[in-house]
Formats: sequence, structure tokens, C-alpha cells
Amino acid sequence: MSQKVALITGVTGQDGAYLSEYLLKKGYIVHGIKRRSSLFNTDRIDHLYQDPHVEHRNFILHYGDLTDSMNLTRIIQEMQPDEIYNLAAMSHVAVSFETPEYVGNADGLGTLRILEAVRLLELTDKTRIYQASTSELYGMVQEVPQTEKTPFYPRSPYAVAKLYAYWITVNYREAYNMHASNGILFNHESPIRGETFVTRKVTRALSRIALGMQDKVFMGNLSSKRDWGHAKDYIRAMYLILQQDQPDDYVIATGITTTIRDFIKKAAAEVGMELTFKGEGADEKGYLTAVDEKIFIEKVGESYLENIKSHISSSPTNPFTSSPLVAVDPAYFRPTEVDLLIGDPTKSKTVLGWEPKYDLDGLIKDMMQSDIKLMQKDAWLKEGGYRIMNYFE
Ligand code: NDP
Ligand code: GDR
Repeated sequence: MSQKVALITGVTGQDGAYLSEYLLKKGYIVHGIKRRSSLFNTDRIDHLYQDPHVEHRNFILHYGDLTDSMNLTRIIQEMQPDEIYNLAAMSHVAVSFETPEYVGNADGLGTLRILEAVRLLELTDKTRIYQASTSELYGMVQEVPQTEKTPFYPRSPYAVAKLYAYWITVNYREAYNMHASNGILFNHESPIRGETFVTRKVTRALSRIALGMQDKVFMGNLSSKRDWGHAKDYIRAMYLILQQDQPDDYVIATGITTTIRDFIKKAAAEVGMELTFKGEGADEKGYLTAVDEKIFIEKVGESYLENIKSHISSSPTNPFTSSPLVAVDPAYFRPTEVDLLIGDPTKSKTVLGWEPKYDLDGLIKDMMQSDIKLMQKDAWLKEGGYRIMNYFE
């Protein structure tokens, strides 16, 4: 049998990297679309890179952009993919309030461009399409847990653009009999998650605090709840969705929800810190929703002290400091927030046979271990006198 050909948009992102690795292991030829940037943006896929001068490559990158129809149409025409995974997007919810028009163009119309290219090129019988839909579509809580039938109420320019992408995918499926499916994925994270999403921001900051490289971190709304899974589990679901005889839409989630605050506590426990929440207006659990919420280190366990002793010789930040470890800065609040996400993965479990391998504790352990290692490297480099070269000196 000839090798299957997949085209991945957003190949340089978290999911694109894991999916590329997964499909390559399955024997696919993988084409990825990456954007031109002034600095290298291929960190996550450098280990998969193959020299263009080598014959029979199975991982090939193309320059492109979801806002460029001609580029997308040409690449699809040349590659004739069996499967397209449309993962490219400006995926940061808070940033989408700053760049709403661009997000509508890339995240919303970008999906139309791919569907229309497949239709115009008469590939509808050959090419299957996966659209990266999102739990952000549910937005304002209508019901919990959220299923494939729960009504949508998007709460950001990002979610509104993704709503268009969701429905245009459904519409092309119905109008032109295309094998086009939506994966409605709830938040999924990993050691290669973008540094400005809340989980990675926390695991990086706590790792640096544990190593004495940073005093505190400023956060936004700590009371929202998210249903977090591991990206490695979620990309398997994308693949399974395109292996079904019939196209359809699926919720991919764990069914368990956690506050940002509790995520921080759990991540801190990985480096031996016990945290308490203090401040005016604390509720009976010591939780606050007020802007002046502060989180202090309550107790320091063995592992925290060991980390500090064994990995950095310079004097670390005093762990018994009376200044807060985490403080809330309203600058990180969003104009409209999604308070509660909890997905019901029954359909994906029964129809796709999908099962996640990681739970939240496993995810946090994976992320903390990875960030501690990364930050140790940083600390060692700093101690060794290395600093980023200042070109303008
Ligand atoms: P990332 O932000 O890590 O990756 C996004 C990718 O899209 C990057 O490769 C980025 O390129 C690329 N990209 C952005 N804009 C464009 C554009 N205009 N043209 C071409 N490429 C572009 O996202 P994730 O990997 O986390 O998510 C993958 C997809 O799944 C996204 O569509 C996201 O919205 C969606 N999603 C994510 C969830 C999650 O929890 N991770 C949950 C549900 C849905 P560059 O590297 O150059 O920036
Ligand atoms: P989200 O992820 O908006 O759910 O979108 P993010 O991690 O950005 O926020 C989750 C929640 O944490 C709160 N929060 C903070 N968020 C960030 N980024 N930084 C902070 O300092 C901070 N403090 C608190 C947020 O207000 C929010 O409630 C992600 C993206 O991957 C989308 O592309 C994807 O579609 C959805 O998940 C499912």
C-alpha cells in the first residue's frame, strides 16, 4: 500500500509537533505549513527536520499562511493530501481581544480557504479534513458537562472566529458531502505548551522560584475552571476522527475540572511547596476572587530545599518571605471570561475508542519535571557567566 500523505497547518505549534511525530511513526508522509518569521520558529519540530537534499524525505515543510488562499490552494494541489489537519490559528484567547480582525481572518476564514480549496480542486472524495475546534465555543455556561449537543455562546473574538470555522466545516460536509470533522478539544497542555498559556506560565514560574531565580509571578483570574488533558493524548483523538468511515464532531476532554488556583497548588507541591491564600475578602476556603488576592508559601518541603541546594550555589530567594509568591494583576483579566469548562467525552470514548493515558497529576508532573530541567540549564548558564549577546553594545 502506498504511504498516506498528511498536510498539517500549524505544524510548528504544540499540537502540530506531537501530531507530526505521531503520523511519521505511523508511516505517513507529513507536509507541514509554517509561517516565515524573522527568527527560527521550528524549535518544537527540529528533531524531525530532514535535510532538503536527502532523497525520499517524509517530513517536508512549506512556507504558507492561513490568510493566503493562493498559497493554500497551491500546496494542496501539489501535495494531494489524504488528510488535512487544520491546526493553525492565533490561539491565544486574551490576545484575540487585541487583534480581532486578524483572528477572524486566520482562524475563521482560514478554515473556509482550506475547505474551498479541497472542493475546487475536486479532492472531496480523496481528502479528509480535521478542524481544530475548541471548548471555547461553549463560552458562557449553558449546561455542564458540555457535550456535542450543548449550545455555543462564544466569549472572545477567538471563540467567535472558531464558531465560524466550526459551522463552515459542518456546512461543507453537508453541502458537498465532504469528509470534514470537528474535534471540540478542551484545554490540553504539555511541556511544549506556549509559555503564555496559564499552565506553562505557572510551571515555568514555579520552577524558577524553586531554583531561586525569580521572586513571584503575577496572574489573572484564578477562579476560572478548566478541563485539562495532555496534548499527547489529544492528538491521538485527531487521528482517530479522520479514520472513521463517516465524518462527525467529537468532544475530547477528561470530564474533570479544576480551578487555576488548584492547578497552582498542585504544581507547587511538585517542588515541595505548600501554598496558602490570604487577603481581604477570603471566602471560607481561603479563596479570593478579589484583585488583591495573594498566595504565600506556607510550608517548604524537603524536595524544594534539595532543589535549591543541589542546583544553584548562589543565595536563593528566601522561601519564608512575607511577600507573596503569586499576586493577581488585573492586567491579565479578560474583557469577557469563560468561567467553567467541563467536557463529556462519552461519544469519543464509545465511537472512537479514545482513552487518555494521562490524568491531571501526571500532566503536571510531566510539565514541572521538564521546566525544572530547562530552568536549571538557564541557571547554570547564568552562573557560568553566559548572557545573551547584546548586538547593540
Ligand atoms: P499553538 O498556538 O501552539 O500553535 C498554533 C500554530 O498555528 C503555530 O504553528 C502557529 O505558527 C500557527 N499559525 C498561527 N497563525 C497562523 C497563520 N495565519 N497561518 C499559518 N499558521 C499560523 O496552538 P496549539 O498547538 O495549542 O493548538 C492547535 C490548534 O488547536 C489551534 O487551532 C488552537 O486554536 C486549537 N485548540 C487548542 C487547544 C489547546 O488547549 N491547545 C484546545 C482546543 C483547540 P507560529 O509557530 O509561527 O506562531
Ligand atoms: P484558554 O487558556 O483561554 O482556556 O484557551 P489559557 O491558559 O490562556 O487560560 C486559561 C484560564 O486561565 C486564566 N488565567 C490566565 N491565563 C493566562 N494565559 N495567563 C495568566 O496569567 C492567567 N491567569 C489566569 C484565564 O483567564 C483563563 O480563564 C486555551 C487556548 O489553547 C485556546 O486556543 C483553546 O481553544 C482553549 O484553551 C481550549
